[in-house]
Amino acid sequence: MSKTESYYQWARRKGISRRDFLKFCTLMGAMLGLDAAEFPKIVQALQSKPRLPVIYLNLQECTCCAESFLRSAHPLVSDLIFNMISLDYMEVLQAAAGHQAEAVRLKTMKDHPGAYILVVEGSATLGDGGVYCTIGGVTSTELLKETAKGAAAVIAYGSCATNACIQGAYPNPTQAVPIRSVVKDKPIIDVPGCPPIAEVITGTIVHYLTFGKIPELTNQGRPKAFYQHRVHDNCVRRAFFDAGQFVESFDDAGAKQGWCLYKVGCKGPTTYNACAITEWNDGVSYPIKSGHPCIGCSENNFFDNTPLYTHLAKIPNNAIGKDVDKVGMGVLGVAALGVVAHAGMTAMVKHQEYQHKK
Ligand code: SF4
Ligand code: SF3
Ligand code: F3S
Repeated sequence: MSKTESYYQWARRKGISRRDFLKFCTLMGAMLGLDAAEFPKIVQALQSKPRLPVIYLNLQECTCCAESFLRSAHPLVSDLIFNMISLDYMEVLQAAAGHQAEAVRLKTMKDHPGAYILVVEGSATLGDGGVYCTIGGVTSTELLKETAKGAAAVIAYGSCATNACIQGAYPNPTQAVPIRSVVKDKPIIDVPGCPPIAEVITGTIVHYLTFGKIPELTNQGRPKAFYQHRVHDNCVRRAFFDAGQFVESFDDAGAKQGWCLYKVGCKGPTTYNACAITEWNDGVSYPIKSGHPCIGCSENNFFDNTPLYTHLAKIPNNAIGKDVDKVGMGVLGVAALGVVAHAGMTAMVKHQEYQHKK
């Protein structure tokens, strides 16, 4: 892609139809929670604006976030980063290596001062002078500081970058720290998740392209459109939670029927992320839908918070008005009578609620 070619021109050249391009713009607008009246601005920006230079650093990490991105099913979601935007430097994907690769990074920084976006995957390391992660002869922390200097904004992509993830778990031998502990004078957008959802980074960049500013953030510095709801709020198993139907072990009858995974450790009620809305792999599934409890991978220090398959938080169940730990086999037995019994019980609970509110 040439430096003056617009995203739309690039898409057309690659054989993407105008219809698909418009669908992508609409998808991004919807995901960003924009009013429909704003959608044409996205179309206008992607049709007319030249490329946005992006430098992608891989610090102390396992590359799961880039993998998530590469696997995103919508062609334009990953292409926006890997092709449409000029991804000038990414150690994992670039053909260049060694001094040649570093020269590309330095050239982008020199040619676009204050205008490029820096995406960082992985944590910085402070232990023993940062020697546990060195790239191109310097510590990853030095590389981060140097590259962030001329960036317009920094996207901390993935839980390693936002809260040090598994490397930062006790006893944190490398003294891994989040990006915002090292870069303090730039707008930082935290996109947590291990790995994070690909659409979040694409949406964030589309927003920046369209409006010239970063999207609205939560009080934890995350794009609000994607992190304002708990996984629990939109969960596919939520009706079972409300009805008091819980999986007690992974091989029980409830597990086979897709009941709520709260008792086997689901952290969905305390985890803010968009998994239940966007889902993964082009909306195929997400952990809970596939039978695994949410481990809270987008919450700070989730490895240290609780054992993964034990729930410690006491989440009240407003629908059945009980502590769910006290909802035992009695309720489960009733529910196991089948869908008809389930529907009846839910209706009864709703009726009781209604009576209570009157
Ligand atoms: Fe879904 Fe977990 Fe909430 Fe159950 S506890 S409804 S499985 S998010
Ligand atoms: Fe990190 Fe948790 Fe993989 Fe994505 S986010 S590199 S571990
Ligand atoms: Fe992570 Fe929970 Fe989503 S484990 S991927 S935040 S469902």
